[in-house]
Amino acid sequence: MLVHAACGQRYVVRGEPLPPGQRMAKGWPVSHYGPVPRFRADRWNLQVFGATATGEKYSWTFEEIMALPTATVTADLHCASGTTTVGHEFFGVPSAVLLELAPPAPEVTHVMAWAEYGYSANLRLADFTSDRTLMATHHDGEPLTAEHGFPLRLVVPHLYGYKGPKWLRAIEYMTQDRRGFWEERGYHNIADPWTGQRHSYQEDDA
Ligand SMILES: Nc1nc2c(c(=O)[nH]1)N[C@H]1C(S)=C(S)[C@@H](COP(=O)(O)O)O[C@H]1N2
Ligand SMILES: [Mo]
Repeated sequence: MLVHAACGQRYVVRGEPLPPGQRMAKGWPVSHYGPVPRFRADRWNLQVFGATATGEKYSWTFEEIMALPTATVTADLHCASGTTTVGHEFFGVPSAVLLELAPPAPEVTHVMAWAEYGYSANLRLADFTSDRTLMATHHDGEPLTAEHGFPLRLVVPHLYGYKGPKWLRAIEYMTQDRRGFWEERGYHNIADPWTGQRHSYQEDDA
């Protein structure tokens, strides 16, 4: 395991152990619930709503998203069902850019990341504002494929995969926590792979 000096992010190093209970997958498997949505640029937007500082709601077209400042983040993906893939190079808009354009109210403690078809994942504000959290448009130098989340996918490298919605459509600022799609269905509310936070029943251990 390699610990990034600046941010504390933990990476898998070749030949070293994966997070507990994980095995390396071949290639980059596709894993999600439900169908792959079709992208229609004229109908697509990314919204920020909920407890914004000004009370207003924000919306960007895909063209506007593509014009925002960008960064590259190298990430490992750990699916809570036990497969890991490593060394993904995601490129896109850092969460910090969104937070600057759409500032949250001071009372905000959590966010809900919303995707097509109502998929959602709740995150503590600090997990969303982590300097590794990115809304990715590209992977390894190519636009994301439809199966992996085109046009926009949230990447939260330090948490299990279910905390990173593919086909991201909105960020909701929340003043208290509320469980997302998998979190309501028995998955862990925090989802740290390195301590194996897979199931909601483990939340009592903390
Ligand atoms: N919209 C949406 N995003 C999702 C999911 C989903 O079901 N719907 N599954 C999550 C889970 S559990 C994992 S492990 C990763 C898998 O990403 P991949 O298919 O690119 O490997 O997507 C995450 N994002
Ligand atoms: Mo997963």
